[in-house]
Amino acid sequence: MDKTIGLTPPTALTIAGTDSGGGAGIAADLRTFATCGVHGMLAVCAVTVQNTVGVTDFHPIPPETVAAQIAAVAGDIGVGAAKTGMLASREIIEAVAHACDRAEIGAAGKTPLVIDPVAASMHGDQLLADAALDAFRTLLFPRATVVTPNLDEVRLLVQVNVQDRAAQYEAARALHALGPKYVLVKGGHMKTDEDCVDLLYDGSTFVELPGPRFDTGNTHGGGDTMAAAIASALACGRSVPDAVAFAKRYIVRAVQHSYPLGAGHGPVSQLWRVSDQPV
Ligand code: PXL
Repeated sequence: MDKTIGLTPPTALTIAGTDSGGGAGIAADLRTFATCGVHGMLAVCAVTVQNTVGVTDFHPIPPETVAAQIAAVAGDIGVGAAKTGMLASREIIEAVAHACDRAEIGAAGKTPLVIDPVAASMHGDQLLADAALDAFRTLLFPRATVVTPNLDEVRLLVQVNVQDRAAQYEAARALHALGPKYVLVKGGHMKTDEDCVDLLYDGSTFVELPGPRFDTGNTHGGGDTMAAAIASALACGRSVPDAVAFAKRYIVRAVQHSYPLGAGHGPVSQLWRVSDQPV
């Protein structure tokens, strides 16, 4: 009998929602992990009913089941890095915060935690209960290694309406005051800017990460993919600035390779990192 040759890869956990269209959420996260050579694990928080046109319904998973998924993989496999996406409700956020503490994920422990504060889909469909915003601020931001809001999420979280670079800096300061180690204010939604400039801030130093802007509506899952790429690099032992720079290069290629699908918005493609050999 032949011996197997597998070496255990780094591991990462996504705590997020499903997208029946396969573009965003857990599907995007797992493809990102896989193309980064990382074994992906998942704690499902919500099941959405959606396609490329929009989200028509979602069902939150019981908070204790979310917490149990995190505990199950942390206690057996081990988590190299974790990220959160669609968390749906205040009760789920509370369960995630406590499960992460018990698993030593986030500020209280050794495992880096990326918080992508998903509030709505790119169609504007709500993915988070209004009452849950405060739980993001008070329970998850203080535990985060890095938070990755887009400009719509910045407006909801710290009431800063970012329309120029100065306001992007102001938003980074306001978000950092909520307790995360690093803040990444993504500039993609600032349509007046020729480039997409993301801003990384650790409380003392600002780093601007410029990237090209592509003329496409096919950016579904882009935020999820960027946060998952950061988590992948952290799982591989990179520092936060290195992980974010890697993720910026990753998302630029993913948007460049985005593709049309259905009648609405197509997804960014993680498959740029896979060789183009036919099956
Ligand atoms: O891209 C944000 C996002 C995250 N998670 C799920 C989603 C979406 C956007 O539609 O459906 C499950």
